[in-house]
Amino acid sequence: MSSSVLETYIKPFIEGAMNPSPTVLAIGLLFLLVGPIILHLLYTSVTPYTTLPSVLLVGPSGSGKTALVTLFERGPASPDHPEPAPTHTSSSPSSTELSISPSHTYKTDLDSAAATSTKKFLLIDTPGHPKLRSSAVLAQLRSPEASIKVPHSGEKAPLRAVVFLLDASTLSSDDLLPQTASYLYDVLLSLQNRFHSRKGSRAPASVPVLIAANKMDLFTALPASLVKSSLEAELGRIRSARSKGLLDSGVGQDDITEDKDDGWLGGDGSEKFKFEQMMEFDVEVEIIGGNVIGDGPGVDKWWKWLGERV
Ligand SMILES: Nc1nc2c(ncn2[C@@H]2O[C@H](COP(=O)(O)OP(=O)(O)OP(=O)(O)O)[C@@H](O)[C@H]2O)c(=O)[nH]1
Ligand SMILES: [Mg+2]
Repeated sequence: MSSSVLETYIKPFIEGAMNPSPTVLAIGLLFLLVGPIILHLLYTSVTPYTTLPSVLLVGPSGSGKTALVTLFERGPASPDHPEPAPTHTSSSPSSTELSISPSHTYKTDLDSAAATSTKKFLLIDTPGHPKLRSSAVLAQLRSPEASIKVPHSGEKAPLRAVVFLLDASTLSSDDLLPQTASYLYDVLLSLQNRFHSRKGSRAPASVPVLIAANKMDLFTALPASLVKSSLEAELGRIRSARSKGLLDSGVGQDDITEDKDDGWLGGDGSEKFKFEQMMEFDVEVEIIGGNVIGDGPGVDKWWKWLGERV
């Protein structure tokens, strides 16, 4: 009985499998070739965020980050679309998908978002209040892979740039300059340490920084050149204070220069801090003035800067 089952069913099946007909062969081959493509298409359509380049928006509370994202997303407030100003403090990071093309102003891009020449990217807004800033964000800037976790979806997106937005109208105040500079110091130092944390000889992809000096519509606002020199002076002060702290705590000068993860921002041996010193670590820093609300230079130069980098 069992041998007849073997003769009638199993033997022909094995013979068939060993000598497949051309049709079976063709179907098998087709499946092998097309299968991965179908899987790839399925995967990329389900998780579109993983491939979108992203830009991280940081800066002190009240500098206008959420107002800037809202402007890029919806355009300026008009009688037809009255926008309530986002005056509340952001409590958690959020991401917004935007379309950009290098030669356009943000308004033309907003009107022609469906055009094929535009590139899509994610702008990630973060809370600026010191208690709400996530240390995870700085840790991600420090890691050699230039990627950032997208809020809510949790997926990783390639990080193309960092925008540090500050309020130029209050920068000259005694409290706000040190506070703003110390946040900027941490951001730049994280990016500098990224350069050292590379594995092997391959340098990590560079992440440029735009210091966007906002609120240029207000008459108290410092011009971009003055924002630059005030920040450089303050960053220099923080730098020597922090290294003095290390020396006082018993860490020798030799230890400091050997340990590349120390708190010294910029190149060794330089008396004054200059943003150009960051180029040594492949961190390009540019300062551009603008304003989200009111009359002034507006946001087009920032938009152009982003368009050239995403
Ligand atoms: N005059 C003027 N006010 C602005 C400008 N940009 C933003 N503001 C105002 O600044 C205030 C703070 O703006 P937000 O966008 O909430 O600030 P934020 O950086 O998101 O602050 P956090 O979420 O706390 O980190 C709001 O009242 C805005 O209307 C500008 O260019 N000029
Ligand atoms: Mg906000």
